Amino acid sequence: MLITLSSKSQLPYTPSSENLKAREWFQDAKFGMFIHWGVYSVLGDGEWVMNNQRIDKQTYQKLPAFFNPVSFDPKEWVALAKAAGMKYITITSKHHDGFAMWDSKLTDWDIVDRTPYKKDALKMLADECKKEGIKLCFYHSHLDWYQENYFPRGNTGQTTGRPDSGDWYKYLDYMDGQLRELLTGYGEIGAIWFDGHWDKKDSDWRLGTTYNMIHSLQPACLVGNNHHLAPFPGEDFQMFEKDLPGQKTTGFNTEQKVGELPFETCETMNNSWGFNLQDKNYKSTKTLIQYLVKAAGYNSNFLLNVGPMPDGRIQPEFITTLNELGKWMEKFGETVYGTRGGPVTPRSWGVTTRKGTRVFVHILNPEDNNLLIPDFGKKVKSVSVFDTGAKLKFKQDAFGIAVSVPAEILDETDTVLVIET
Ligand code: FHN
Repeated sequence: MLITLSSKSQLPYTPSSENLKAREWFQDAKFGMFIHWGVYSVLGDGEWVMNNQRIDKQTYQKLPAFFNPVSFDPKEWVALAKAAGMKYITITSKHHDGFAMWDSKLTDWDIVDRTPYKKDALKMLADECKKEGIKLCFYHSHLDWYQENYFPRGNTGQTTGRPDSGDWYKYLDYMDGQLRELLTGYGEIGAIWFDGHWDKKDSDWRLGTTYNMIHSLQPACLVGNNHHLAPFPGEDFQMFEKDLPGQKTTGFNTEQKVGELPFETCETMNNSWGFNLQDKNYKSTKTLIQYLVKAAGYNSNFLLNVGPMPDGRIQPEFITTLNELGKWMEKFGETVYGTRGGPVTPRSWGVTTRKGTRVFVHILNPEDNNLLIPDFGKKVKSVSVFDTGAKLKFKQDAFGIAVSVPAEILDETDTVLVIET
């Protein structure tokens, strides 16, 4: 009899103490770099190019020969992440095209066996991250447009020319085997960030087995899954794609429920995840800082994406913005790192974060010279401007705190006040 252990996903999950500690670290870290990089970058048309251009497997297999990222320098990537104020990196180990960006022993559909580059990019990055104290996490696609055993197929990847047969549980064994490689050969892994479950969400994904394996290999490794639903047992954080927790602006997450786990929201710097030559819709530094601050106000991390070019470099437009973000974080990071959201829920004018006895008020969209902050049950000792220390006049009563915010202190991006309680 075939026992799939799928029922394990229904078992209650008790995270280990290492895992709980890692969740705290994660929430304190607040800001990470997302990296979508694979052979698709050669075509400069995003990571969905195989599906979108209806490229069959035979044809797609020509791509790795053009992928020779001789300018890939993990030192530069990690230094850039650090300069931007990011504390972890989440890189695509495998995206939906199934191509492994490490030297997998379970397939030759990988960077070492198929590209002229022949080097294990993930190992190079893992070594540099370790040296520089940046946590490395892997984005890993459940969905696979290349493997024949990914069958019955889901909603996507119908035109990649695979036979109409395959052994689903063999595919899951393969996926678990690849994850085992990543969790045993690349040092401490901060998180596995799953994606693609939505392609066939009613299938038996045997998530319980996979999650148990991850936690037994590395108890502190956080498991997150971008399935756009409520968290499943065995998950350690919940992600929201291009949306703040609870918001439903993208259409992916209409069924998503906000759970109790640490949160993360991810966003692109233009409109693409993988390198897209023609996408010039660059978000401004202000927009991205405000997104980061809002995320913190919603008690969420922010994972900001770059899609490196096929030669291994990150495009200059992204570098400029990331450095600007880093400058802002140097000055205001204290009001973001190590904080938790609230105590006042997000408002039309901005958000609040808190740390110890201090509440940081982030005015992102000034509405009035008198800021009315609803009561949050603490006696206020003082209100001051974060960067200058200047004290502001305020009045506290049963309804809340009214703070006088002179026009001259307003900052276009974020005016940060500190409430001492
Ligand atoms: O299909 C992917 C997409 O390519 C990208 O990886 C994003 C990142 O959140 N997630 C999926 C769509 O939900």
